[in-house]
Amino acid sequence: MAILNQPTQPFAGQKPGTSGLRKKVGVFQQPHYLENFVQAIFDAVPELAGGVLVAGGDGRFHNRAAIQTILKMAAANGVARVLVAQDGLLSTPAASCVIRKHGATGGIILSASHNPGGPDGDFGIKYNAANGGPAAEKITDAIYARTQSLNEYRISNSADLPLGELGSFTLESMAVEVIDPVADYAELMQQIFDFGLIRAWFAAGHRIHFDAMSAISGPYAKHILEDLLGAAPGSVVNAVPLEDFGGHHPDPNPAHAGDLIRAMSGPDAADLGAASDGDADRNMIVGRDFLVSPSDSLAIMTAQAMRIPGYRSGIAGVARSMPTSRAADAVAKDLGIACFETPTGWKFFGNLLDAGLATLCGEESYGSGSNHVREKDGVWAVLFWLNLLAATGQSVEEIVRAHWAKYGRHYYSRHDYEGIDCDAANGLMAHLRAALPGLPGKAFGRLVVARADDFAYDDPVDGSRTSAQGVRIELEGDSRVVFRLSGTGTEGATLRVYLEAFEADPAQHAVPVQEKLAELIVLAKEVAGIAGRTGRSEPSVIA
Ligand code: VG1
Ligand code: CO
Repeated sequence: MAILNQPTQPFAGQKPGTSGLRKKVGVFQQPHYLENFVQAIFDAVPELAGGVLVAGGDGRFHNRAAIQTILKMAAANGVARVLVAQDGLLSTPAASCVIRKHGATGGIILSASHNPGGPDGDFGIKYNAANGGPAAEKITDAIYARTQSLNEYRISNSADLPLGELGSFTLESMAVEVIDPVADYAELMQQIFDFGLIRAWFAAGHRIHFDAMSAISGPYAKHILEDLLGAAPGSVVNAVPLEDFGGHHPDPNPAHAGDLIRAMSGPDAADLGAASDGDADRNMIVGRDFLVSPSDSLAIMTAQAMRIPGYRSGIAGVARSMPTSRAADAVAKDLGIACFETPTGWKFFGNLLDAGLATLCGEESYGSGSNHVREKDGVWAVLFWLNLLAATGQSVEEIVRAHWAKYGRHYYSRHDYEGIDCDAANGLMAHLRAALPGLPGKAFGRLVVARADDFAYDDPVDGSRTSAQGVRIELEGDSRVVFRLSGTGTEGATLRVYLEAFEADPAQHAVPVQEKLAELIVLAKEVAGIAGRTGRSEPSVIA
């Protein structure tokens, strides 16, 4: 075995987006492409030399090859000890759990999350810091800067390590431990939720239908729900992680989780339906013939946190990404706790969680989580809802309708225009930004603009400012449209249009979502000139 200094040249475009670097598999398979980015991590985070690194990924195509490269480079860069997940399979929330539990210096997570996988799909990589959370922008900026200047990387020429069995090895002078992350994660869940109560609820005949979408949540969900909590065998479907997710799009939302929605339809459906995404950090909650909006889910968790053992002593505050509906704000106001509004992406919650300012966090994109780790957490959210159902004896729909009756309903939808021309997308955003000063007071049909701005966030903990995070147009009467471009896609640009309308009157809560938002949808198309600028008259995904 020897350590090689391999000459290389920078690749353009290795700038991490909303959540790490995501590109087509073919891009990552180019010689030196992955290696350059990994070397940039080691160079930007010098404490990894002599430190402890956690490594694993969501199991998508290229995970197997990439994990070996990372181990060989970690050894060559002086990492003292690596905790690598068995077979290299590690969900994003479990990575966060393992980093925290073992006091690691940081972790490298291989995932493109909800993006499709397989040889023609997407691959991704990101660095998480010692708090278990996605590296702050300061670090991702430093990693990117390094990718643009490096001219060699260090790698061991050893043979591949066997990762199929738990055990310990040495690679150069680095200790390698192959660990079972499911055990660490399940232990943490038992500290938060009332497993006895949920077990009794299942024993009384209640049922869950969990669709793991052939992704990494499968082993976690199956072990916790079926083995530990006694849910009927087969409650977790598509439980075996596949390299191409069975050809499906592992994105739990109404557009891609049709099987779950069909399974949850009719009087014989399970009490709770749920799905998770490619790396198990997202969750979709479904009742019998009833979809729960992620924004509502966060508000309901906040309102009901006292029913969950892990949060019984109270929650400090709640945080939501800016485009997420303001349903959580109403609850925070009622409870007298703080509500924070952050840019899109989980990395912005890290400081609030570390400082004890927020306990629960959520995003409209089917993500929620708490201070138990520093990532959003799909299985955690499902257990939260299970614990709620067991504690209240109510159905999903009853819980949500009672919440709306008390706080009003924040009707919500996201319209995505995927794969549009990048210049057209940037032009559309520039046009919106230029139009901002003239918008207040302007009428669109019956809707009148009250305020309009481009969201900027001042982190209350470290004082950093992040600007240009999305154009917000607030209408009189508490409705809102937000526009931003996706930072996770790999083809062209994706315009996201977030629509929200508040309705206090319970007699109006049966109106279908798209109908309630119809006037806002017209306004959004008009104010941004979507059809003219993108050539699309309708969104490609409605979530
Ligand atoms: C999307 C979501 C965002 C989420 C991010 C990562 O980002 O909108 O809320 O944090 O994905 O989630 P964007 O920039 O495409 O809108 V995951 O589960 O892909 O790590
Ligand atoms: Co994800």
